[in-house]
Order: sequence, then C-alpha cells, then structure tokens
Amino acid sequence: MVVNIDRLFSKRATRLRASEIRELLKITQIPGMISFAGGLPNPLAFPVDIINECIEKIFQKDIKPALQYGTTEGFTPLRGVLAERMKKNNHINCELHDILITSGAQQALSFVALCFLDPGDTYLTTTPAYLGAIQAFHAFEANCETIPMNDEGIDTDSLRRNLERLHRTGTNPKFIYTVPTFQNPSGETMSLNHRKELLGIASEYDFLIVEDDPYGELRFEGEFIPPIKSLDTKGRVIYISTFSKILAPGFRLGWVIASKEILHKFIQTKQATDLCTNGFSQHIAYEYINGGYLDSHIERIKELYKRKRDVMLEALEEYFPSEVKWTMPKGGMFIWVTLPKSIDTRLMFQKAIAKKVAYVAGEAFYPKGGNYNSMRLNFSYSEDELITEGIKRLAEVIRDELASAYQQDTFPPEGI
Ligand code: PMP
Ligand code: G9A
Repeated sequence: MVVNIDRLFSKRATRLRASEIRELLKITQIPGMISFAGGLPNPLAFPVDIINECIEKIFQKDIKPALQYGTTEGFTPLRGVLAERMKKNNHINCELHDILITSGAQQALSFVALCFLDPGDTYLTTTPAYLGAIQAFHAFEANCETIPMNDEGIDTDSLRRNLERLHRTGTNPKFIYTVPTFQNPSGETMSLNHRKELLGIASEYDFLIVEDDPYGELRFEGEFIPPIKSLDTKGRVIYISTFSKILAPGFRLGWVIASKEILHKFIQTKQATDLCTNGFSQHIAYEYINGGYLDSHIERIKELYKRKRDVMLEALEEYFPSEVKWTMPKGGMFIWVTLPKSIDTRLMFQKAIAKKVAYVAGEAFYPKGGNYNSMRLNFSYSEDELITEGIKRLAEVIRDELASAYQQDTFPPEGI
C-alpha cells in the first residue's frame, strides 16, 4: 500500500517552508553566475594555515577529547575564552557559565522558537528581518507582528502603537527579534538611544529581546555601539552570536548568552536535539582564540570587506539609475536596494539570472510579504572585478525593466 505521508506529517512539519536563500544557493552554483544572493563569507577570509596549525596542536596535545562526546553546554575552555572576549570587546558582563555553545546561531534561533512559542502566541520582529529567523519561528503557529526599521534601526513610535493595540486585546508578545548591528538584510545599525529605548519598552511591556549579532565585530568605520545585552541587568535579553562570519561557517559554531533560567531550558532542548555541539570544531576555535589569532584575523576580514563594500558602492553610483536608492552600511556584508515602485524584484529575478547575476528579492525578508521593489545585495563573497561586472549587468536589467514599465504606463493596452 502506498503511504499517504501528508496525512501523517505534524501540523508543524506541514507549516515548514523552504528558505529562499538556501534554494538560491543552487542557482548561484551555475558556472559564470555572479552571486550577490547568499550571505556567504569570502573564502579568502578563512584562515586556512592557522586552522591547520591549531589542528596540529590538538593532535600533539591529545586528539581523543576532541573526538569524544562533549557536555551539552559546550567545551569549557572555549566558553571561558569567549566570556573574556565578550566582556572585553562587547562590554557584556558574563562568565563562562552564562554561555551555551550551539550548532550555529541558527540553532539558537530554533531554540527560541521551541522554548517560547506556543500556537497563538505573539512575537515581534523588526522588518525587513533575517530570513532564517522568519523560517525558524514560522512553523510554531505563532502570530508575528512586524515593526518597521528606520534610520535609527527601529521605529519605536510604531512599536509603541502596536504594543498599545495588542495590549487592548489582551495580547502580550513573548519577545522581539532584532539584529541591531549591520542588520541582515538592510545593513542598518540601531542607535544607542534606540537600544536604550527598546530595552525600556521591553521592560515596560514585559517581553524579551532576542538580539542576534553575527556582524557586530565587522565594523569598518564609525564608533562602536554596545550590544543591547550589555545594557541589560535583568536577564531580559537573549544574546546570540556566531563564529560563521569571523572564522568559518563550516564549523557550525554559535553561542548564546542569557539568564540562568533561559540557558537551563535551552540546554534541555539541546540535549533532545543533538546532545552537544561538534567537539572537534570547538577545540579548533578554542586553540584559535587562545593562540591570540582572532583579533588580528578580524582586522583582515574588515579590511577585505570594506574594500568590497566600497567597490560595490562605487559601481552602484556609476551604473544604477538615479531613481534607485541604497543603504551605506558601515560594516557587515549587505546593502539594501530600493527601486521605483513600478519594479517587482521577484519578477525581475529571472531576467537577472538570464544575464547571470543573482540577488535576493526583498519580499523574502518580510514575514507578511510586500515590499516587492526591494532587493538585498551581498558584497562579501564575489571578487572585486565581478562585483563591478555584476552591478553593471544588474543595472542593465533594471533599466530595461524601468523602460518597459514606462511603456506600459504611456501606452495602456486597448480597452483600459
Ligand atoms: N542570524 C543572522 C542574522 C544571520 O545572518 C545568520 C547567517 N547568515 C545566522 C543567524 C545563522 O548563522 P549560523 O551560520 O551561525 O547558523
Ligand atoms: O547559507 C545560509 O543560509 C546562511 C546565509 C544566510 C543569508 O544569506 O542571509
């Protein structure tokens, strides 16, 4: 008998959707394609030789602990050096027992969903939002309220209006999700005042802040702005970060800093999910930090990505039509582009692919859809010459699209 598998899937599994970015990765592997789509680090930013040295060191000491099951909390020496870094670089007051090592930041996001969202619950996210977070939260049948970003990183007036509206119907959101520094996808950064205000509002309305910070260390210019977690004295902020953008995403190493109670729940969730994070990569990351390599390596990544950002900004200035606007990120890996309303970047995508250039259509970053005239461009991955060439190709596609939209406006089809 043929199994009717759809009948057996849980409601949660039925709600799961594919990530547009993960699907796009397949297209971007087509030879000759210039990809501004995936948020991939540049392979030049992988410190191959030093990683090799660290592995040799692990073998010389004793490889066996790195091959054994580890504790769910993570490799203790790694948690120790991370706590030191978080204090020194990010002003976050924490000790090693405040840190849980996860299989990438993505796993921490799925723990947030699993531990805090029941069907019918409400959570907030700034928009546009990181697609992987939207995907992690979506399956849990919760109600998502979107709060627009502005020049200061979050429209706190809109946040207050929404909270008052929700309050009138007796709804208390569980948390707000935000990437305050060099946000994925917009590249924008939340000001210190707005970080403080957000923390104040979260305390007034009693919800948590999920602060996702993979890009904070990749600042090319401007003043350091402390994470919201560094302002938190009450355990209201769940801070999430990752080695993916400062060392190598293949290690699948992230970490969470949160209150004792939250970490306890996350550890139980992790026990049920994968027992512990990859021990071998934790040992390598530890040797890497302990050997004093990470800070100077991050300086090199920043230099590389700053140059790539500048190449992309120059190309945008030179080739894109004047009606198109874009953000000027001071760090991170992304530029957000807003086109005239007549352009739908989802429909334009196939034309771009035909010219062998890829981007992510902006709609993917809006849990409720819309914003069809926007797109995300990644500048970290491609070689400099290909960035310029890709922007040139994209500019041609946009000009063609604008011209045909103009024609349709000027010569409406008969009968309209
Ligand atoms: N959060 C954000 C904002 C990201 O951009 C990413 C990766 N692109 C992640 C989380 C997931 O990172 P990781 O590789 O550590 O799972
Ligand atoms: O490859 C991934 O899924 C990580 C990148 C995320 C992104 O492009 O935002």
